[in-house]
Amino acid sequence: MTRTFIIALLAIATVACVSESDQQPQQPVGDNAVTLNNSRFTPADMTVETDTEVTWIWDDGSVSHNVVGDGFASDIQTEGTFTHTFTEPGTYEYVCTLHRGMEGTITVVEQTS
Ligand SMILES: [Cu+2]
Repeated sequence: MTRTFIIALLAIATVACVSESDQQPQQPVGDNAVTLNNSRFTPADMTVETDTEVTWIWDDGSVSHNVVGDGFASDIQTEGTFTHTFTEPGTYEYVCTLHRGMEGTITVVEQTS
């Protein structure tokens, strides 16, 4: 993966954050990028529709993290991305196994279209 591509992804994520309401933490359906920064997943809780590809973006300098949940697991990485497409509705909790308390949840709901 090229640096330019990563920067582009970060730019997209930044725009998404800016456009959101200050009334956190509930994220709107369709926002499908999670940033790994400061040993946190941001947003930690996200709701997506089925068949949505969620992208985790590493942005924490030299600090290693991974994304491990029920049915999906990334490598231990310091940069780059990891993607997983959720096809079944449900609540998917995940963690970084390297940092206690670094955890998040993806809630998958049926497509409404
Ligand atoms: Cu971590």
